[in-house]
Amino acid sequence: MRAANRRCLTRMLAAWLIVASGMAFAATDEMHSAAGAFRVSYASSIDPIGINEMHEWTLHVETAEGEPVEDAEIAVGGGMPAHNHGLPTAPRVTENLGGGDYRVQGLRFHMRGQWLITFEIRVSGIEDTVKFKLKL
Ligand SMILES: [Cu+2]
Repeated sequence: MRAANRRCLTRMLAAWLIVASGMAFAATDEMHSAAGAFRVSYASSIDPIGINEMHEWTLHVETAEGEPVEDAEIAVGGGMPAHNHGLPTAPRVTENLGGGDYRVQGLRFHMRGQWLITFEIRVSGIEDTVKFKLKL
């Protein structure tokens, strides 16, 4: 109960910091990674995400128990499965923001439709992948 309250407080603080920073980051639903090792969410610097607009995401990574995952190695990938093509850019994590947050820069989607954005997360010998569906 106490841990849950602390997490809730941390999230409120994180939300407040995002608002206070003056950037309109829009948060998404949380996703479980494929093997269940992580709970991951992201916030986009633009909302709605426009076509051909270069922007960034803040990725938040927690363990299945809700503890922030620090110092993970994260590889970014994705594309449009229905069109058999990948991303038009090579987005990557450029900054470890602490508290389980990571800055992902270089995101740009060049056409409307169903995108899939994948993050391969590796930390302390644990490796798992999370896939976000994004309909533009
Ligand atoms: Cu396409």
